[in-house]
Amino acid sequence: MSGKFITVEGGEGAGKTTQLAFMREVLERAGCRVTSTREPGGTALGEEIRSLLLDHRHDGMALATETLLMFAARAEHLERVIRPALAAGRWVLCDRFTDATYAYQGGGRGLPPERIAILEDWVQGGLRPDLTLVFDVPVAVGLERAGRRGAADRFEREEKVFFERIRAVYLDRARRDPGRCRIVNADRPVEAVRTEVEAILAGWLERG
Ligand code: T5A
Repeated sequence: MSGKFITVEGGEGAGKTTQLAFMREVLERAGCRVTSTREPGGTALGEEIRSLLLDHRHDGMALATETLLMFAARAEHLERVIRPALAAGRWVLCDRFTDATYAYQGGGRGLPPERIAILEDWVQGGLRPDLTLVFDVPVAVGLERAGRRGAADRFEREEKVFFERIRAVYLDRARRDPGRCRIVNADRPVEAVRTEVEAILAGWLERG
């Protein structure tokens, strides 16, 4: 089977990173060669852009700047990591991708989705994820989990209502695109979430 592009999405502390490591194991057991990566980041330049984006010294960054930096990191990531891996037949597992821009910059900050769609078409051409798992958790639960990890980054310092808007956009996008997206209830113990993730991947691999 040729490589596929799988993304994981969700609000803060939804458990994406935890489950992504498990997804890698499941795919490798099925014989897939896997590249795991993340956004913003995934390349040397992208990780530098990530540091700028998450640094609270840049609170008040213009929304256009924030959005363009997300896509600048993404352009680099696509060029140097994602497209080469897919071309080599590898599976790409990516912790956040463009749905996050629709959710955070669109839903959270109010950027019209049409603007994001222009950048998406420009930077990605026709490339879209083959499968997206949206880990859904109540905002308070996710923030509490994320808070246990240490100092809040520039996004984690936002108000609760910002994250409620993000959650709503993720759920709306997932429901409108059921061929690509699966919503996973992440407000359960890690093991229960894993079981569902494994079942989704198994069913999806079976379909080819
Ligand atoms: N961003 C990103 C944008 O605004 N626009 C964009 O286009 C993109 C790509 C960085 C930020 O950038 C923004 C969104 C983000 O604010 P990130 O590093 O992916 O992106 O940010 P986070 O969401 O902050 O990543 P987190 O690491 O917080 O969340 P995860 O990955 O969802 O959660 P995880 O797995 O690290 O787990 C967090 C904690 O919860 C525990 C874990 O052990 C860990 O301690 N946990 C659970 N506890 C109980 N039950 C479960 N089921 C649990 N699963 C995990």
